[in-house]
Formats: sequence, C-alpha cells, structure tokens
Amino acid sequence: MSRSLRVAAAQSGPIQRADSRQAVVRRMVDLLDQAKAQRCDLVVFTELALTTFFPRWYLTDQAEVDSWFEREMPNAATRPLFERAAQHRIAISFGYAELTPDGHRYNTSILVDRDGTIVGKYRKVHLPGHSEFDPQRSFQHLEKRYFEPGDLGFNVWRSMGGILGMCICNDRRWPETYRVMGLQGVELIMLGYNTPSVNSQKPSEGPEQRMFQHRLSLQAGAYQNSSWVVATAKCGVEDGHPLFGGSMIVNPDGEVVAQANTEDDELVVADCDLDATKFGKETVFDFKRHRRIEHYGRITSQTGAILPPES
Ligand code: CDV
Repeated sequence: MSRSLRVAAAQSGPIQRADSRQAVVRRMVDLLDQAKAQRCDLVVFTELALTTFFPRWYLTDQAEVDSWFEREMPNAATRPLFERAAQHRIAISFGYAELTPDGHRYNTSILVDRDGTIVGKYRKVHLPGHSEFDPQRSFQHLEKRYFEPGDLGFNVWRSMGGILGMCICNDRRWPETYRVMGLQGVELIMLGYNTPSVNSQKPSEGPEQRMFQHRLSLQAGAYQNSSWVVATAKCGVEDGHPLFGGSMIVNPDGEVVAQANTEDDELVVADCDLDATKFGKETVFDFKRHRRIEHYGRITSQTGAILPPES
C-alpha cells in the first residue's frame, strides 16, 4: 500500500482584530475546497488560525482576554470547517486558543481525521515572549501572560497509515521538539506559526535574517530526525503589524520541496512519501545504534547554561 500523502500547508493571510471567526472559517473552507480540487489528503492550517495574533495586545480585562479563546471544539463557528473537511475526506490540523472547563488556557493545535473526529491534541510547550507590558519593545509578545506551557508533551499519532506529530511556532526553533517526536518514529510533523517580520527587541534583525533562521530550524529538524515537516504561516500585515510568510514543506533529507510565493491565503502542496523517511532512520539517524544517552543528561536536568569555572 502506498504511504504517500498529498499534503497542503494552508497559509493564512492576515486576520484583523475586527474580523469575525465566521469570516475566517469561510476563508479556511475556501482553502479546503482548493485542496480538494488538488486531491489533498491532509491540510495543515496555522497557529491561532481563527483570530488575529492577539498576544501582541496588552489586555487587562479577563473577559476581553477570554473572548479570544474557544471553550469547546468544534463549536458553532468552526463546525462548517469540520463538516466540509469530512465531506471532502480530508484530514486537517489547526491551532486555536483553548480555555478548558477547569479554567486553563493553552495555545493548542488539533489533528482531525478524515471522518471529522479529533484524534490528536497538542498544547504549545515553548511559549516565547513575556508576561507584563514591556515598554522597551517596539510591540508586545505576551504569550507567557495569556497561556500556560502545554501539559501534554510531544506526542505522535498513527493516522492515515503514518506516524504524525504536531508542534507550534516557537517550538520549531528547539531541537528537543523534533527529537522527542523522532524518538517515537515520527514521519510527518505539522506546525503553524505567527512570526513577526522584525525582532521587537532588535530592529536590525529583519525579515531576511528571520526567514533564514526559520528555514534553518525546519530543515535541521527534518533532516536530523528524517521526517517530513509541514510549516504553515499566518502572515501579512495585521492591524499594522507585519508577520512573515515562508510556509513550506521540507522532506526528510532537509530539502525544501514546496514553498509559498505570497503573504496571503495560499495552498502549498507536496506529495509526501512517508517511506522516504526510512533511509535516514535506518542509517545515519538510526537512533538505537548511534545515540549515546550517557552523555545527554544535561538536556533534561538543567535549563540555563552552567558555565565552567573561571581559571
Ligand atoms: N508565535 C510565536 O511563537 N512566535 C515566535 C516569535 C516571538 C519569535 C517565533 O518563534 O516565531
């Protein structure tokens, strides 16, 4: 049986603060229809796909904060997306802000199978930014204010004949993200991101350098774990704040096989042969044969760097 999946990264153009979830879902359904016309099996939407990237706003009213969160999934706004995906027999993944019944808030993504059933959930582990208003920054990035670090770890799921994993945005910059999934045999990693085009703490770091770091992270993660990586942006200018595009699909050799041309709603499609992950997993990255865990203790026993003593 062929283990090739036709996968689309469904890049999102900007979502303004005033845009309704219903309007956003209509755009997502339109991308799903395009994916159906291209015979896609799986469509990967972005991080916080239903709203503007609200962590750029410093909010003190909890009711206003909670207005950006979803209390159940699917809900009235997203049901048309679930229904159209199931009708097309397309699996999807997308991100949203999750408010749990017991009051926890996470930056979450889910995997929905071809029948419209949620089969996987991931909650963002590496939350960037800060928790209080920072006057030194040219704009805010308040993920640490609005979300708790994810509590589910980096799981993988057997779906559509393969082993699939998820992470979200800043997670893609951390080798631990990919390796924990790699150690579970991951064959395709899905991720969405909202990345400002400039560094709010370093104006000289602009779109070119940030795109280089984005590609570097995705390509290294794919190669070093011999996995496909599907990365989907929300991009364009949201209420005056530019986010870069660069949605792409990277093969298990670390090569970019498809990438976005715009900073708007756009499908980026590639045929992902999951058997192409085998060679790397059985040779240079045969973890069982080559990993030397007796030397990796610091990875899980400390966070910050501990410098050697001065001589
Ligand atoms: N949404 C994000 O996680 N954005 C971060 C920015 C703040 C650097 C990212 O890693 O792209």
